[in-house]
Parts: sequence; structure tokens; C-alpha cells
Amino acid sequence: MRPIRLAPLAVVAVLAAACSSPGTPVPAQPSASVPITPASPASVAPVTRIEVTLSDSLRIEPAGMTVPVGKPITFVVTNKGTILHEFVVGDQAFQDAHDQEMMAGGGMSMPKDEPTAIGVQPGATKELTMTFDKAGLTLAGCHVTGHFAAGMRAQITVQ
Ligand SMILES: [Cu+2]
Repeated sequence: MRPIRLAPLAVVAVLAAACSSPGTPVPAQPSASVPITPASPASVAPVTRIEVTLSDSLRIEPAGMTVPVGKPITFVVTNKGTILHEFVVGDQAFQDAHDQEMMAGGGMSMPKDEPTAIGVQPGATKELTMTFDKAGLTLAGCHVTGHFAAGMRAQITVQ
């Protein structure tokens, strides 16, 4: 009788798996609570541009930003300092993971830009474009050694 019992159990397992991920698909990573869709190179012109500055006083200005949900946002990030800074977008867990990554790497900054993170050399301006798919709060931070802990972060409100 065992083979007959296996089939219903398998169906139950499949249903359970299907029910565990309802609604919109959640990207595996980066593990931001606000899903972020990197813009494709040929995306439409961004509707919102936000000028951001990074400074050696370990601040991101503005420290609070509000962006619309579901629309491409371009952060125009200028490093006004004399050392490298980063602009890393993601929730607290993502920021913490990034901070640990940096520590593990001997305090060196990330080797290359990522869909939601850029390193900006002193005096340079770089753009980071992304779309926030859900309303909520998320963060931007710099993870050059000690900077995030020193307050080099900003809050992003998606609404
Ligand atoms: Cu920094």
C-alpha cells in the first residue's frame, strides 16, 4: 500500500511549497526587504534624479530622501571628500552584511560596482539608477571601514 500513500504526500508537499511563496516573486539577493530592480542599460529616462553628496565628515547628504515606488530613480552621487566613499542601497540586514564583507576584506572597499552599490572616488560623480518595487523604508550607507558605524548613512522612504 505504500506507493499509493506516496502520491498524495507528494502533492501535499508541492502545494506547501507553492503556498510558501505567494504573490510577487522575491529576488534571492540582495536581501533587501524592499525589492530593488536594477535598471537595464536601455531603460527609459529616469523620472526622478536625486543629488547626493558624500563627504569626509562621514555623512551622506541629504540624510533623508523620499522616492516614489515603481519608478526609476537616479542617484547622482558626488564624493566631495579626499578619500573613497560608497553609496550602498539596501535595508539594515543588507547594510550589515555589506559591512561584514568589508571587514572580512581587510577594510578594502568593494572591488566593483553592484546593481545597488557604487564606490565613488574623491572628486568624482557617479550615477546609480534603480527602481524600488515596494513602499517602505530602506537605507543608503558607506562601508569603507568604520564609516557606516560613524553615521555615514541615509534613510530612504519609498512611497
Ligand atoms: Cu565613506
